[in-house]
Amino acid sequence: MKRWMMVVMSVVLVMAVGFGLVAKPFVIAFMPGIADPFYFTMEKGAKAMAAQLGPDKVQLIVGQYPATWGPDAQVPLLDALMARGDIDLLFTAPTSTQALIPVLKKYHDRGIPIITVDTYLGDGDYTKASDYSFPLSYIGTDNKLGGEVVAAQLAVLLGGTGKVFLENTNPDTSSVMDRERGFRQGLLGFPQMELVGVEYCLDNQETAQAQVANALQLHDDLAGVFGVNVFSAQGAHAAVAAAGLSGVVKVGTWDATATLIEALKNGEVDFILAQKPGEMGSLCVQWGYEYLASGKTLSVPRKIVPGFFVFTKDNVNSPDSQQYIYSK
Ligand code: T6T
Repeated sequence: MKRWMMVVMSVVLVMAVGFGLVAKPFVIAFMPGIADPFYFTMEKGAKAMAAQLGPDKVQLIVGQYPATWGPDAQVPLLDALMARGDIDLLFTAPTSTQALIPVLKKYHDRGIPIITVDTYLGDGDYTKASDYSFPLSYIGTDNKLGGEVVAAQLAVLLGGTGKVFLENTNPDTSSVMDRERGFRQGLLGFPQMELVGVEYCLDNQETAQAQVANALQLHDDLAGVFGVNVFSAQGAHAAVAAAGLSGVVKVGTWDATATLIEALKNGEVDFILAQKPGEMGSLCVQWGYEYLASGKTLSVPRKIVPGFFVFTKDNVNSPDSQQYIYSK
């Protein structure tokens, strides 16, 4: 096409959008919690839904991935994203229940609706009046239920008895703290099982590995470990394997990365709870779009909970299970 024709067409398109003759796509932005396979998979799901809706309906913007977990890394990136000035709706995983309230409130006060995905603000109850109930919805796993399931699964593997250790990440993060609450709750049903320690690795796999290695030294009769997310689970797996205790110390993990799936296949991990990050991303774009398209009148459920899937050695190779493995 000749250059002058392209210029004319661009001018016509800009004028058509300006005069409201052609609908401008809604700009939906995504800010992940950290660069990891869980959020990469979420991005994939979000992109698939944006493509399904069509480029005339949704333009998906993905913010820069924080390199570490927490407000220090995430808040400046959220500020930079807002500075674009063209965002119609944001979905994000707040990396702190409290410290993310001010920056997300700034979005809200500028008329940009928020969906929190995977993690929530405050206690996550957006139906009651509070300084953190402004998000439209929380879309994410029932982490407490998942923690209970992990406790029960470990109990089955251990015949309901033995010492267990919990490798967690951040005490200020809703998702992993709910997993811990659920795990503690679940253990109450097995009085012969004892939680002998909890550590927080701050989303650093090497720290997790060192903490679990230390727990193995402190308790030479340790029977099981639960690693609550990618970094703590991969660190726990590495520590147990390096100690030559695979199979002896049961390893229950969370988040279906390729590394953990491989470890499950070769007997170094005993089970994996897989979330559905792709579905979360897809739901955020879908509800976000519907809400914007309704002129912000649609009543969005304040909590939307995709389920989860538990990988064991018996189902890890089945064709149907493969959809739950996270992208790299
Ligand atoms: O487990 C996920 C996510 O659900 C959690 O909130 C933070 O950690 C992960 O991203 C895995 O690293």
